[in-house]
Amino acid sequence: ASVEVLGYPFSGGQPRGGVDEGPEALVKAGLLDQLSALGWEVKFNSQAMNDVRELAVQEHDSGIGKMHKPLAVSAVNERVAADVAAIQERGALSLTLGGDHSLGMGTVAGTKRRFPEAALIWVDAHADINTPLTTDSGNLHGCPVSFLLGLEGTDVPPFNVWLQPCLRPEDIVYIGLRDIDDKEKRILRELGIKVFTMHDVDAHGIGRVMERVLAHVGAARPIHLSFDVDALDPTVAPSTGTPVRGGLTFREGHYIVEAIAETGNLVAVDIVEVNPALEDEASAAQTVAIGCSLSRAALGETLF
Ligand code: DIR
Ligand code: MN
Ligand code: MN
Ligand code: MN
Repeated sequence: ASVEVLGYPFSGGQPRGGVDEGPEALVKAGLLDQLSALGWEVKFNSQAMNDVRELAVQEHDSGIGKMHKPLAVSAVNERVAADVAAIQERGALSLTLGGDHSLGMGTVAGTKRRFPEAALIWVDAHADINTPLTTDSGNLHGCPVSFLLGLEGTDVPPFNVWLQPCLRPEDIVYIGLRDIDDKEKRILRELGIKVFTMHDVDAHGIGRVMERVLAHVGAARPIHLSFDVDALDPTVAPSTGTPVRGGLTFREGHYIVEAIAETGNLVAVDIVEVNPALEDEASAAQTVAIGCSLSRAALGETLF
């Protein structure tokens, strides 16, 4: 089987520098060789990496409404969507390394072009479902899901030139949430979106949570997994831009990915918000190592 890896050195969806160094750090840590060792044919798209560095630099991008850097986020994600869709067309698995989670706008849009029926499993401390109208921070890494759903306020330039609503509320399942804005809670409730917070993981254990996640998704649907490493507890993955205490353990995080990989339905994976510039060197190395091990788990690495 074949996996194509996309590394996007992009930080424009949030204010902290260094998350753009995530993909290179993951590759330098040996990720591509590790994936080959699992028996995959591995391709890395270095052209996409360089192109996105340029697309991330947009003049006159100080903001539209409350949104910060909309031109950069839109231009980058238009390209991301095309890259991911092309990989899916070739029948390969796409593995996207971020970069901040605004990239989820492009990756999911790309998957949905090839697989309109795909389900989205979003593993995160946050819901990332603010709209340009509800966002308090203006950071677009807190908004990708609302654009995919086409919520009120998202049908705006420059995004609506290339991005059409492509996701239905019933397509999404969240795992790991624990820092949801009030206006996001209202959106999630109104749309009836399936959410497994850390409270649910505590109450039922990750095994039963994953049974319910996969029951909601259904047996025969392509799955897009978007994994924000801040879903993990900050003691587990410290080097990330918006850490929130009370997160997933090392094993809970990996179990989620292993259980999804076991379905055989995984078509796209995002590993985002690894920021090697935050915290000390050991923390950065630990967070990068987890980005690698989550990627391996997604590609079928098992404990035995
Ligand atoms: C917050 C935080 N809901 C926002 N979101 C984060 O800025 O919209 N997402 N940190 O990863
Ligand atoms: Mn996120
Ligand atoms: Mn997050
Ligand atoms: Mn409960």
